Amino acid sequence: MLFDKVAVVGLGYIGLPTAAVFAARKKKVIGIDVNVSAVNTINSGNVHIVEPELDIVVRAAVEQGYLRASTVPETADAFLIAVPTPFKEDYHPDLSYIEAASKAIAPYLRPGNLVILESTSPVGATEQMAMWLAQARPDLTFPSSHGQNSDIRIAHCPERVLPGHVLRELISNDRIIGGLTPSCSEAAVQLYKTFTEGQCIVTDARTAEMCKLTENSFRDVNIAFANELSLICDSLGINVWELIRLANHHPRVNILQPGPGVGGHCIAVDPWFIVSSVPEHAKLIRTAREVNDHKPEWVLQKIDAAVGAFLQKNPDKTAATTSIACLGLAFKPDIDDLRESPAMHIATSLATNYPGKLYFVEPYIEKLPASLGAAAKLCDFDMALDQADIIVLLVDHTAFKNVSESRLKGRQIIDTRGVWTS
Ligand code: SAJ
Repeated sequence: MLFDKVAVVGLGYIGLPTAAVFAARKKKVIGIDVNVSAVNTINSGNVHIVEPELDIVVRAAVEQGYLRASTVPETADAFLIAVPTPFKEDYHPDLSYIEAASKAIAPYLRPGNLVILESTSPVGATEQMAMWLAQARPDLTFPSSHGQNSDIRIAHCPERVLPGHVLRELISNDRIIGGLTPSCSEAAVQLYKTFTEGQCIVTDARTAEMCKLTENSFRDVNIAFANELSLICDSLGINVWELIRLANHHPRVNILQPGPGVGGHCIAVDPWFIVSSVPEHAKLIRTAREVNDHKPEWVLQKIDAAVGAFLQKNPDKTAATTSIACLGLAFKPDIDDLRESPAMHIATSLATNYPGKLYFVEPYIEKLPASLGAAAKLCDFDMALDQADIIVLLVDHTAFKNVSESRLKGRQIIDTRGVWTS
């Protein structure tokens, strides 16, 4: 099967790098997105997201004519869907973006096409996507009715790349490929072999869906363990960072790091897809989510206590004249992504409730999000260190690591990442 032209639907953190990597292998790539401004940015050879080296690869792909973006789909040999799969208020998965993408590409499908769902999805979503496509195109045959010989091949191939290392991991990670039939998987392997240096491991679609959810739930449960330890150690007066370092000297122990909570659009979301499908059995997975979701509230309580301690030492001050610096807003170090960020949750709560002055430091953004209020100002690290009475380190950005002890001396410090207190 030849894949000369690939359509990538959804030009976000996964779709755009994937489109760029196909284009770098000299495939003709059409990137489709409903966001007109993102489409225009890409067509001018620029990027609308921050990911190391992505700008260089996208610029080269656009300049050489291999990558184009559009709001309107067109025919292609393979279609890759990389749209968001958030959850709804009741923690049930919201497949509306997949549905919209399926309906958008359906009119352009031709016999022999391969459609891949890359978005992290609950078990059964690939079959559901196939159903939407089949309903829109009764003139074509699909695996559900025609098995191995269907006109359209369909597979789930979950993305597994780590934000901040996307281009490297896209090439080097192994891929799990779950076709609706073996011939669907075979076609998908061929497509991914265009750029993947890792193994392409074949399974069925439901196992591939569950595999991705399992990977992120594994990490969530392990981070929850570290976060729970941090609360226990705080109550017992033990330095959790030292404790974890010591425990990790055991040859079979490898505890992750506590933080202000778990953020991002993956680990804080995907475990709920397992919980919502089999709630009676997903007890540990649900509890881990709850432990991690509770952590920002606990940090807010610690901030409250720090303000109280500061006021006791400085009776001439009030909360209104006591300033707090929040260092970092991103959901993890050295990236600009504020989505589902526990640091943002904490900052927003302070912006809404705290009467004193707040300094927000986030070296990776140029403008504060509106949720922090019109009065909130982005300020630089040095200024925050000089001015704030209470310093709350929320993200372990490299830029925050090298600070002389003398600059922190005498301050109330809440180091949620163990950068200065480990
Ligand atoms: N975190 C901790 N302590 C740790 C490790 C992480 O608090 O020891 C926090 C981070 O600060 C962040 C959150 O967890 O708030 C998630 O960060 P992450 O680096 O663990 O993961 P993501 O969300 O950037 O990417 C994950 C990855 N999945 C796994 O490592 C199993 C990535 O490979 C997936 O492709 C990605 O989710 C995704 O798109 O699903």
